[in-house]
Amino acid sequence: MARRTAVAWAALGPLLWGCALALQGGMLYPRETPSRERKELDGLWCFRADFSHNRRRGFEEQWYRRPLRESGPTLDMPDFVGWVWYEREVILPERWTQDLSTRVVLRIGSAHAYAIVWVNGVDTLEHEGGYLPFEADISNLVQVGPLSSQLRITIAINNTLTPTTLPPGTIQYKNDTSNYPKGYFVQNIYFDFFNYAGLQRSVLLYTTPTAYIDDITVTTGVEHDSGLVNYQISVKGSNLFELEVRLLDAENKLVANGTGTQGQLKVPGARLWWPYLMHKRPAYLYSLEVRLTAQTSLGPVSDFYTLPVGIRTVNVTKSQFLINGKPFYFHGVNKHEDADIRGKGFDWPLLVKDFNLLRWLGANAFRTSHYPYAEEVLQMCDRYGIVVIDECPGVGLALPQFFNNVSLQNHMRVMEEVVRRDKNHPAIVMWSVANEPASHLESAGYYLKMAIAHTKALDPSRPVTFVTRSNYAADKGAPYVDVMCVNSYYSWYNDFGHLELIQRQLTTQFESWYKTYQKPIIQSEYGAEAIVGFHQDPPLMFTEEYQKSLLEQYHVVLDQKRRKYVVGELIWNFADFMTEQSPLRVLGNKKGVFTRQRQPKSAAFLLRERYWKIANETRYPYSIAKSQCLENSPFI
Ligand code: BDP
Repeated sequence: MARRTAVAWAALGPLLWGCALALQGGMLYPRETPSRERKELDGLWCFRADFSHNRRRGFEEQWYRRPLRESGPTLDMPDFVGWVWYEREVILPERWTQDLSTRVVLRIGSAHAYAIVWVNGVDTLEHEGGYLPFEADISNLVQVGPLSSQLRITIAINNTLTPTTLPPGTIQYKNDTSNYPKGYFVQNIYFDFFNYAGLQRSVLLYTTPTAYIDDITVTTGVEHDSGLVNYQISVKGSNLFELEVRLLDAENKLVANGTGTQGQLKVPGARLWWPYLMHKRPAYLYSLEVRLTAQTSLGPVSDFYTLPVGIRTVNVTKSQFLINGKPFYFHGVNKHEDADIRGKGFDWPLLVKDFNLLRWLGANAFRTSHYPYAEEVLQMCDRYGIVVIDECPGVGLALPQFFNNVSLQNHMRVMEEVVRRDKNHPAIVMWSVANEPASHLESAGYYLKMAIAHTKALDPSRPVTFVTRSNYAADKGAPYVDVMCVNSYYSWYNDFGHLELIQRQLTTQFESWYKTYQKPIIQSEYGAEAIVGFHQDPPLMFTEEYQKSLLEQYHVVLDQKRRKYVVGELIWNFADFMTEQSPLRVLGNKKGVFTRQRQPKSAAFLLRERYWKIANETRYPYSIAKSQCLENSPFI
């Protein structure tokens, strides 16, 4: 269902970019509670791509003013294509339109990359950047009279990437008319995954009372055997209100309570949130119940919101990554939101399958390479104890012109949106502001310094990193990170075919970085392509044997260094995924240890043995048997 923009002829459209830096309000996940309802708009949308010469016909003819079907033919579209128009007609429950103490919010989970939204033809919302939610209060538009329960939502989406978007891209005109038609241009991107466009996550409507809990920020600590839960709550719609806060354990027993917009709850004998395989009861979650009672001009209202809370600490020393004061070793994967047919469209069965496979592997962590994943993914991580390095879409910062002030402001706004959305997930232990930027450039040094400092200011409770592939001696961003995340592809992109060089080169890599920076290191990517079913002995590139042998060589050195200052290894990649066409790719990137259909290659079994072995060496203090962890085969 997800398709790529036909960018060769797409135009930039009415670029209304320019989002303010200071974000207005919170971005709590829209949960159903006794005071809040939600209505998902999943399913088919009416759809039209704008094929006109300048791509602006939709704006010139104001397609948003009438139902799309009245201005021309439409398609049923469960997902998206390029610079396109989506439309959905919705019937609202009568109460939503008649009860003036109800606030109705339209929330878009992700629209890649630039979106303009109309409700009943009224310009309502604009947002730049995919992979992150945005929303608007549409009460004034729906509470206008007895016939108002019918609603038309129109969304125009353009996925053109420019030097100042995140990720950035360029448009290249091919002016040689002997080889290209007049006006022909292509979108260049500088990252290695398919630039799927459009609506990738749910669009939904939800309600709150007119005075409502706008945001909650929770940080946690541990003091002796007590857990500390610090909360801060913002309320909108009334200045006259009371807040009650209750913390319940997993059995729904009240363990602490408080009042007011901020405070600290103390939980004697707290059960901590531990990563998967680090404890016999990992991922322990409390519930923070917040109840608001407020006076409004229409009388008293109450709002109610429940936030899952994991009590845990994160610290970094010169050579260790500590969770709850114990050394944590990341043995996990890098992922993509990617699968056959649905592209990056959110899909529950796929999500459940992936988590079964992660647990089967014995993986305790992943990085959201190279953009923030759906909130439902992070909720699963909280519940299963899968530790997350949350990466923003700062990928493909490859050219010098991408390091400019406009891009930096935009990058910082994106980090604000990431932190605002994700700050309360115990599973997230570190932010990553970029993947493989051209960090040898002076301008990149300043840029990364600012992006990292800004992120730390937004959330002082978590370490911040970016993922580098630059040389240790040349990297201008490395001084600012808390943990070094280093990618390398020895015997794949460098000295390909020469597996015998890996141990020497990897040892040099680790020792050089550590000597220079004295910071813990994560091998944040390594791997090789294998086309499932290709076999060759002795191992040759693209066979399952070569992928396995390359991994084994890396593991020899990782085993030497992980007892010192290497604190993690994340394979590239969990599963094969789609990319742009290129002579270097065979129907996508095949570095997965699972296929795109989630079937195991030989490397998956190798990794499984290794991860379970490491888990049992570093357990605190419990021994975990593989067989106890999964009742069902993950291959179902
Ligand atoms: C790394 C990139 C990743 C690519 C990978 C590869 O971070 O996005 O997919 O290379 O080439 O450098 O497979």
